[in-house]
Amino acid sequence: MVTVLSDLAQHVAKGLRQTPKAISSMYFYDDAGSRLFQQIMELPEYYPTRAEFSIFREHGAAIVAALSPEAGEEFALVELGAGDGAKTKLLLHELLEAGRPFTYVPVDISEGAMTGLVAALRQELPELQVAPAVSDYFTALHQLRTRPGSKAVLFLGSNIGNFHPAERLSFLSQLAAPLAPTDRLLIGFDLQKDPRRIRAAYDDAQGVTAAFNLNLLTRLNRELGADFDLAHWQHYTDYSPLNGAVRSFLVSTRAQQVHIEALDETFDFAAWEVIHTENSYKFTLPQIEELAASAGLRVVTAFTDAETDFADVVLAT
Ligand code: AVI
Repeated sequence: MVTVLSDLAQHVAKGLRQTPKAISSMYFYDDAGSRLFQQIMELPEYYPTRAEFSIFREHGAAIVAALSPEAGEEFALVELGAGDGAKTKLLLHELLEAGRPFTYVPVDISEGAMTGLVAALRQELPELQVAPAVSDYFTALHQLRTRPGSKAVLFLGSNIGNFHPAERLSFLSQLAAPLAPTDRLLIGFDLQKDPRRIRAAYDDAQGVTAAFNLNLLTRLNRELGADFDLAHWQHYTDYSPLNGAVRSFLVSTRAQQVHIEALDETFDFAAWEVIHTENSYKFTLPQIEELAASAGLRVVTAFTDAETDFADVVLAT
């Protein structure tokens, strides 16, 4: 009998057979993971969300002017990884007030997050035209290539920081490819700062980030019939100011074996062996300029908050 493995099963098989073991942070976002991420965004240590909010509050009108086509042309405002859309609502209000004709196209991998967002928008902004899509970034890139008309693409919250440097450039180049000269991209970048503040943002005192990381194992238990015992795993994170990377790990606190039914395979973990689960890169403004140029883009304007913790950068081809 031939068994068709899900994307998750194939990814986990590959990731746990390699050294060091790794599973992509893309799989954090089942419904429970998306809810935990909402809680992370409220944490006192997790500054990026507040910083980006303050940029939108302070510079919302200028951002909207830099994003929307002149002459009142109809356009699509596509948001990759929309989540709860809380920050975007500030821009949506600005766009509606400015009388710009547009359709909001939120894209998110979590069906639960999308249902919540659409319901909230219908209530808060009933006049808004919304065309939601539940998909991963790669499917969304494909849809972007085939979407006619003017567009502004939002990629907020430092989601770009979760890519590996090589994948980051390739993703950005693919985002740039379907853009006409008048189309715009708005990307949120978390900036390099006091290393202790950065590290604390990924290892909060209440343990919400730990629960978010460990939820990946709960997901594997549920969806792949794995038998991870969460009592013997812990969250660990470090930050290197040399390359600007926060790396997160799940650490096996003792030698153990884990069976994954969907793969019909048992994996050995040595005591203190890790599964690398996430990278969250932090940038400098010159690095952002260089990255944009490598992807065939130019920086139109960069908006930062008063503390220069975060940058929202408008890019064009
Ligand atoms: C979604 N992403 C930008 C978050 C980040 O900051 O890298 C995910 C996250 N991981 C731990 N805390 C937040």
